[in-house]
Amino acid sequence: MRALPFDFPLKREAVALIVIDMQRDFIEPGGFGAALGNDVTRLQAAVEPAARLIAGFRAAGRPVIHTRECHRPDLSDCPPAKRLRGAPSLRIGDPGPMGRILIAGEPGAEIVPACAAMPGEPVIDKPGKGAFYATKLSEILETHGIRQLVFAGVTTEVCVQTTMREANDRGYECLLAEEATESYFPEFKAATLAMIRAQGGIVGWTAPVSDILEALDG
Ligand code: C5J
Repeated sequence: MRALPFDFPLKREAVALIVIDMQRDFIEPGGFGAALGNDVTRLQAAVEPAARLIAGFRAAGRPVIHTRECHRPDLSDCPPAKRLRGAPSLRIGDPGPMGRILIAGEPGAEIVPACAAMPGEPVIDKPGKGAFYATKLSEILETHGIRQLVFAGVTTEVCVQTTMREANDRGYECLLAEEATESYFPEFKAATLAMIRAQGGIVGWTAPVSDILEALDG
């Protein structure tokens, strides 16, 4: 299929969609993203394209894997260096309008309804920015015979890019869906897309959602 920096060798029998952290805590007011001083409305642009991609993978009978960045209620999996970084108005674990910030089981840690998991789809709770660290993602991908990953989710330069790099190092062919990912900082999104495609696709490929859906359907 058409992609940048050159065609992506999509193999329908080996591809899965991974949707990174489409959580209320990042996308809606009152969560972690807002507590860091960001304009969270920017991320809402990724919701509809990500939902379209999810529907396309489901229709094609290909796996959809969801991740959520969140921590145990006792914060035993949250390093103090992560919790204490910076000067947010609310820290991880503090009570906010959507429950405790980035804590598993709280309303803010849930995936936005438009991108919610269907019964049977893996939902990986991850304490880090990358989805391979301290999770069962590798085992899940091996069980399903996955060799290629299409990426959607937020934020482009943090959890999406970190996971894409981890996957690339593990030998997966990685394709980022351009409109199905967003950042609080447009220049960071643009730079991430450029970095991924640079030097002959050093981290992977990027493509518009419509091209991915067309190839999946074909
Ligand atoms: C951040 C994420 N930005 N899901 N997390 O802290 O990208």
